[in-house]
Amino acid sequence: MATEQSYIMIKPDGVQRGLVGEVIKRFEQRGYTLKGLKLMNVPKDLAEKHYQDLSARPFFPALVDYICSGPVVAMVWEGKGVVATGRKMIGATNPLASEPGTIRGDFAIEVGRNVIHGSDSVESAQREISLWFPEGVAEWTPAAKPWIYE
Ligand code: RTP
Repeated sequence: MATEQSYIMIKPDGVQRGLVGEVIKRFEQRGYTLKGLKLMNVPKDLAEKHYQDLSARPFFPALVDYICSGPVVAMVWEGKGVVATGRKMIGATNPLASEPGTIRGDFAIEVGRNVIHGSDSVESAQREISLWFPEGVAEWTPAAKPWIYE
């Protein structure tokens, strides 16, 4: 079975607003497996590396300040199609364009306060997981797996 992983991060606004449990609940209930989890303050150089592809954009300094403005919850989730499905569960970048039922569509209004990050490809996920979890993640197989996968 494919063991695709995604890097999912609850941004400082999501933590401040008490949405940590809600986000974890949605990924758990979908059937995905939590492999890494930590609450952390983000050093500026880590935020800059994470968003390096956006470094030329005018909003980059504000984006880095936002990510460093309070603790984030850094997570690794694993399962079939978790990268693409995670993005669907998160919703469009601009929350006003996010469908209700998605995390951003249910909990956010502004693009600069959009609660959560999710890797946009398997390659980005691998890069981001190495960046945020250099220590590695947990190895375990949930007992419910045969009830989630055929
Ligand atoms: P993320 O990386 O956070 O999951 O978001 P994304 O793929 O949906 O969007 P991306 O284009 O990679 O943008 C990264 C984050 O930058 C902030 N942003 N601000 N002010 C603006 O116009 C603007 N555009 C993007 C958002 O926080 C976005 O999630």
